Amino acid sequence: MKNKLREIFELFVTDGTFSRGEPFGNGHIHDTFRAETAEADKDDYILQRLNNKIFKKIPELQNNIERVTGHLNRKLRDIPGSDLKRECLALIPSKEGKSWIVDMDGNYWRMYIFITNHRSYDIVDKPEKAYEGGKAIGRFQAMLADLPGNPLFETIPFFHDIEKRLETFKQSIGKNPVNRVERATDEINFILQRVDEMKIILKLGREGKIPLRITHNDTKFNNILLDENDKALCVIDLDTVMPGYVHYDFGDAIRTAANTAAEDEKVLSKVSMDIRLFEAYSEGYLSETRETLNPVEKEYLAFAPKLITYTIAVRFLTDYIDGDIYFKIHHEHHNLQRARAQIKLVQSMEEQYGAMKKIIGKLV
Ligand code: ADP
Ligand code: GN1
Ligand code: MG
Repeated sequence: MKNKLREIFELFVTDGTFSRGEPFGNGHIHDTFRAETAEADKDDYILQRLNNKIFKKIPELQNNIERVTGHLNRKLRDIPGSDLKRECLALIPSKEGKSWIVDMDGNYWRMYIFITNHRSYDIVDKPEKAYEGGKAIGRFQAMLADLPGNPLFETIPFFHDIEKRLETFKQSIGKNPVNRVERATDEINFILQRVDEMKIILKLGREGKIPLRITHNDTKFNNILLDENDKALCVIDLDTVMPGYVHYDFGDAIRTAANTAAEDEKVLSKVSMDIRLFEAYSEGYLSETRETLNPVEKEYLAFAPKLITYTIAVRFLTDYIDGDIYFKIHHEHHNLQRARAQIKLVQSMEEQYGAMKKIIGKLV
């Protein structure tokens, strides 16, 4: 692998010399490596072998990321004291002048500057960190609101569309390709009992009551990097930045920022939503977006975490039934374990829904 990484590295326009490369991070989609350079004063890099089964049109995907990072970069340049290499992802051009390369095996790769001294959390332990995450996402949405040009390309159509996700889910149950349906009966029933209430955001969208905005769509907390003082630094993982409802970003962030346990926690009694973390994230998020969100968007923020946690449970469960073809797994029943933990989290949100609505009501 080291030689392979060196070969790929050398197809990009870099400052330093490749010294070593290691797998990096906990992403479920791409193969991510940290590439270190030999020179202490040169940047290190992130190299990613892109998942082109999931992202079928890499040039269009990369064009989105070029536009988004270009726009953020121009805005940051106008803010004195900005650290451009750390506050925004910096794509590295290939020697052919593109933002990706295709290797001899047909794999797509891209490269970013490695963001130094960042902290990335899978679990959040303090309200202060959740607050910073909320600020980062609110600010990200605000900065992209005036992105010029055509709407961004939809890199994964119907990504958070729960009606489509449920259709696919039911088809998978019908096919039962690897005979796992029986093992997941309780979880399947939990999902089916809540189908109707989950359609509300799509309905509000169709009725024109909430607008499509530019959203991130994958605001898992480890996609929000904090700095060495745990202050908001940079929002990463821009593959799904495209038109969406703000509820998707808010919900996915709470799903991860306010969970007392890991996304795939096996011991379900450890999984719950910490209302203090919910409140802190909401405070940070609304400090940046209070002026722009419309009253209906605000009203449904408290509902969003249930919707997205439920949606991710549906996706993990579908992938389990399909035989693990989408998410990277680390053991045989991993996707089922993930789905169970997400379902437990939905239950905890259901129990605290009244309190969540009160907090949002107070903060907006
Ligand atoms: P995936 O879609 O597989 O989650 P990401 O783009 O989120 O891929 O990258 C995976 C992980 O790599 C991130 O969670 C983060 O830890 C790390 N990472 C990605 N880009 C950078 C960067 N520019 N600097 C430092 N770390 C990064
Ligand atoms: C994936 O790429 P990553 O690991 O940050 C997934 C998200 C899920 C998440 C669940 C493109 O996120 O939608 O919420 O796993 N990304 C894609 O952990 O499907
Ligand atoms: Mg990620």
